[in-house]
Amino acid sequence: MIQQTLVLIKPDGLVRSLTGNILTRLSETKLEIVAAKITRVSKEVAEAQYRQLRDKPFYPELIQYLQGELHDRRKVLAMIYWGQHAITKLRSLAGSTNPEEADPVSIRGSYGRIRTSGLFENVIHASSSEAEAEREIKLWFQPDEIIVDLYPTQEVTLKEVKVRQWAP
Ligand code: IDP
Ligand code: MG
Repeated sequence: MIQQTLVLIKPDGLVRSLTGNILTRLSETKLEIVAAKITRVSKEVAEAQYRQLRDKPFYPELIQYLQGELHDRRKVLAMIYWGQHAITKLRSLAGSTNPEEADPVSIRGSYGRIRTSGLFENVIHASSSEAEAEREIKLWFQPDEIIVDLYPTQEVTLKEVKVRQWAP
């Protein structure tokens, strides 16, 4: 079963220089990276990413966390991994949500921590189902940023769109 999944290296992963290490761990899966970018995280995207948790007491801090405000590093590395059983493979390498309960050899078990506030600072995000992957991939990426066709697209003609270009 070929699947795609959204992976985020969260701001704590970036600030602690774990990117290379995590990418090496993920390369064991033999999955393909079909999109990747360093991106700032708007409040809107952070809130949409975690909308199912909006009633939790830790939600406001979770939004600040994803935006990088707790680590003074306002960006994440967003990627799409694609291939056989991508969702389960990534979730298993990432480990349980609570880093104290995660398998110690998993990424979250190795590098995650619980803040004094109680928020799980767990270094990496990976989609947990096909439906969640689709919603999240469409939230973080536009079709032309992905080198394979994952979901149906449509062509639209836009009029008078302002874009920023390199100055001559
Ligand atoms: P997941 O990241 O393993 O899919 P979710 O339940 O989707 O877990 O939660 C999203 C994120 O919210 C987690 O990765 C973690 O940073 C934070 N979080 C989830 N549950 C708790 C909790 O009970 N206490 C503190 N933080 C939590
Ligand atoms: Mg989740």
